[in-house]
Amino acid sequence: MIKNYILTGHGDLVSLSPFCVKTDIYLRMRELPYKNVYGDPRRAPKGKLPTIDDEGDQLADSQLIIEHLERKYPEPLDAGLDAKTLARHHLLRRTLEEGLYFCAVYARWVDPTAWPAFRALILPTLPKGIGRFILPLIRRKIGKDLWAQGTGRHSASEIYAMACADIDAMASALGDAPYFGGQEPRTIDAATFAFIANALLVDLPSKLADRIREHENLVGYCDRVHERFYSRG
Ligand SMILES: N[C@@H](CCC(=O)N[C@@H](CS)C(=O)NCC(=O)O)C(=O)O
Repeated sequence: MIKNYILTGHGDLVSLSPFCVKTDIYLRMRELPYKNVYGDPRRAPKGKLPTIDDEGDQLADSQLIIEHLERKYPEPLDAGLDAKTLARHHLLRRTLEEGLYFCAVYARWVDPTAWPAFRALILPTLPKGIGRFILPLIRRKIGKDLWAQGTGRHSASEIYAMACADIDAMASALGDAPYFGGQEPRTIDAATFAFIANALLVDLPSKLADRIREHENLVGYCDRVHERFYSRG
């Protein structure tokens, strides 16, 4: 049984981390036997979640995990895809994980207009008694990390414009196909669902969710994937 170590979730969303939703939805798509374990990133081998334990194989990083599972188990999701299609999927995924992700972190943790609602959501998930004290420290560290990464140096309107451009590009890439991978889900759909669901399936005021809702195809996609892979619990 694979153990998928992830960060805490909320409501219909298995994890508030898109990278953790990504490994969860991938495991569901593959119908591999697994269980989620809510973990602490400080104890993870690379200091971040998700990680997995696959019968003694420890892997950290959602993409390295998926590549391992694609190699190890029969009928990988990306079987038969040509190099050009794989390259397009790679570029889209990197846009989400290396661009949109940092805007999404800003939108939850740093934007002063959005922070009170996210604070109210995240506080009950932290250890009782000390949550109130450690939350400002976590927020300060995330602000510093965003500054070091670069996104934190932009104004709010610049960050949201960049996020909206990524979301619009995602909507164009999907077009009227049922999945980003075409007629059936491929590994790219683990990443795209993870990011869309992390905006739409959390009851928080969010400029990213507002922009996604302007694209009927992205909303329909989120519903379709959620219904197909999460309706059995
Ligand atoms: N490239 C990594 C990114 C994972 C990541 O950034 N995880 C975040 C949650 S979204 C984390 O564990 N952060 C904890 C920390 O930085 O202390 C992946 O694909 O798994």
